[in-house]
Amino acid sequence: MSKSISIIGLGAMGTALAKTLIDAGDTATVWNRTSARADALVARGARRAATVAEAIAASDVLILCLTDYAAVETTLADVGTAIAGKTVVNLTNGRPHEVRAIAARLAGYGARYLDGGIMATPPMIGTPHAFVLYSGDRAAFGDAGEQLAAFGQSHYLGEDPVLAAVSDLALLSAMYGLFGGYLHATALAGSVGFTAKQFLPLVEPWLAAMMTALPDYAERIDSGDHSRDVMSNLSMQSVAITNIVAASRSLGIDPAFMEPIERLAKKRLAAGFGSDEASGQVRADDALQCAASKQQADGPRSKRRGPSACC
Ligand code: FVH
Repeated sequence: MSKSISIIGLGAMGTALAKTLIDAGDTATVWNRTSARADALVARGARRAATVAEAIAASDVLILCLTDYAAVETTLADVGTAIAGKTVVNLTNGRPHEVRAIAARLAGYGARYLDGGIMATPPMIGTPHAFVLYSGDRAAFGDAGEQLAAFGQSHYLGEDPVLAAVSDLALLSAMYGLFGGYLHATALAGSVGFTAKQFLPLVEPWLAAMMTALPDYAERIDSGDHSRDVMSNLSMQSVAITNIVAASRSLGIDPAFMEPIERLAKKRLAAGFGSDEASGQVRADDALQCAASKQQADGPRSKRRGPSACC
């Protein structure tokens, strides 16, 4: 059955979301600050809203996909109680305090709020490779779930709206670390004559093989025990890390990506953990967590240490 849905924000991602909904047979109403970006979608069957208020009035489910929360705040600045009873699905990348602020404001107007993190690029939307994280109003997720399923796999993480945003940032951290490492590796290999394409048959299987270490790392992180059955101790690894930084400099390659990794390893070595695995290097810092919680908690805290443990 055709359902009505409004999409606010028609950048690369908002356009992909809107196309997918139209192709799935939904009645899509679209709004974008720069109206011309809606033209192709209107030609495909979407209805153009002249204002944000019109987009809100058109549907019970509203999807927001904008650059950042400043844009979300600007776009929803004047909505007021016109948004009462609507389900707002905000798929904009943001920080925990931003999520809490908009969720509280919209709840104050009587809207149901779901925050989301899209784990896909625009061409992946609507394919089995895409997945989207959601958290917030459980009943709203239940009601809109069928429409949202058009984007890819949906993962509902719980009632706290910040769960999706923080998990999104966590997954993006893993991606940026991987891509940064790949770019540095490719520059190093390039310095001795390999093109990026020639280097692929070495780097791809290497990264795939290293992924298999993650379950063991996860067990060590959860138990806090980084010293059992050590195979690749940090002292040994820090020699390689320092060699990477020094060799990069001597080859004229900016070591900026690897320098913080070297710093972290040295810090952990200095703290006496050289014979541990490297899995203990990045941990929630008690002092930082304490400061954050004093300045108004910015998201869910570690289950192992609540605010009272440090403050
Ligand atoms: N594209 C991607 O690969 C990623 C994949 C994972 C999820 N992200 C997130 O999706 C959000 C939007 O990203 P996007 O790719 O659509 O971004 P752009 O193509 O740059 O479009 C930006 C849209 O935001 C509108 N906008 C910006 N500022 C304002 C404002 N002050 N008021 C109203 N609208 C604003 C912009 O409008 P216009 O410039 O066309 O008028 C675009 O619609 C993002 O959170 C990613 O992290 C995408």
